[in-house]
Amino acid sequence: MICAVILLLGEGLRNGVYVSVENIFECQLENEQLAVQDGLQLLEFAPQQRPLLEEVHEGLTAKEKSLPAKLHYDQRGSMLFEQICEVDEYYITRTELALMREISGAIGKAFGNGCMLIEPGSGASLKTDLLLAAMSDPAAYVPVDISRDFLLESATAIKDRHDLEVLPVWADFTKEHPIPVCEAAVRSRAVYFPGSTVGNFSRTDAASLLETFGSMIRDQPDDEQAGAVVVGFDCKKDQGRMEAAYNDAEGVTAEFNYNVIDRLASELGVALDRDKFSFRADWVEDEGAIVSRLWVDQSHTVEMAGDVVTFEAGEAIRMEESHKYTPDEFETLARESGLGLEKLWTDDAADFAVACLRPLSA
Ligand code: AVI
Repeated sequence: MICAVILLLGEGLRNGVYVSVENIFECQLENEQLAVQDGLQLLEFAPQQRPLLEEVHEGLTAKEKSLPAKLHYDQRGSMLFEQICEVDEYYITRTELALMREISGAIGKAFGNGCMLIEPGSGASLKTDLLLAAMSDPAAYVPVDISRDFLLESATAIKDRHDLEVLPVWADFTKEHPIPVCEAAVRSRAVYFPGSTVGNFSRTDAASLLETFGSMIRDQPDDEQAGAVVVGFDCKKDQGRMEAAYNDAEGVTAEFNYNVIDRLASELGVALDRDKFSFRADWVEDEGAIVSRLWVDQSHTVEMAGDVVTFEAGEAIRMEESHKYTPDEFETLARESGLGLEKLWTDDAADFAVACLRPLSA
């Protein structure tokens, strides 16, 4: 079997080194490595990460306190997120899934034959299954994730369910990263970014993320067809419904946020006490986003990274932002990122939308 690596590095595309994984178990390419694990060919583009304590300290000593939203997703947090997807008030997951059941055939058709499907933040979700099943003779599935364990788990799950080459990439999907070369001939590449995850990025970061996705499908061999970027996003709607989705009556979303406080104590020795905070998520019109915060109930101090940090009663820690877009706003965002809207699907109530974007010609 021949494997190769294509590097997407800003200016465009260059071929990497070719190796035979039958003979070589691992090979080193500058700052990346090709390994074989659990029967999968894993491309490791070791994500550069700042020490977490440094990031947490910076966020909690800023004028407006905040914590990195990625802290939500440890094992317990991921389990809580799955529970959130089931609560009555959180319409997003079930609406998107129902929509994907209706439109995956049309998306598969838009991708054409021999398409390589790249999924940043690999989900191994039902939505991915629907899309892969709807694609005609897909060339390969390429999940990309910063969590190596989660990536291998979801790549294995997809491999078990589909007769398809699965080529996971361990990388930070928000940055340029290599795209593996698969055995089958690739006629086009498509990026699938479902779940309204785009909403968890600020508008500026969402624009650069779409630009990065665009570069993945634009910089492809001459003989391939035009690629596509398919993004699921949550639409602006009645404020009460948006707020209820993040303030569920069972308190699962609150627990999802308190879990971050518990992690700081157990993993980083930052002894924050969840009982001194109250959770609330609010619609912030200026930002076009639901902002989730933990409000300080009683003033207190906490030691952290050799520093003493004060938490004043009435101030808040910003935990997460969930941006919502009208179809027009999303089209404008895409255009600013060099992508044009080819097709937009929504459910009947226009609660959720899936956009198929194509590169705008220069
Ligand atoms: C993953 N992401 C799209 C979810 C959202 O709606 O922003 C995360 C979430 N946070 C609380 N509830 C759901």
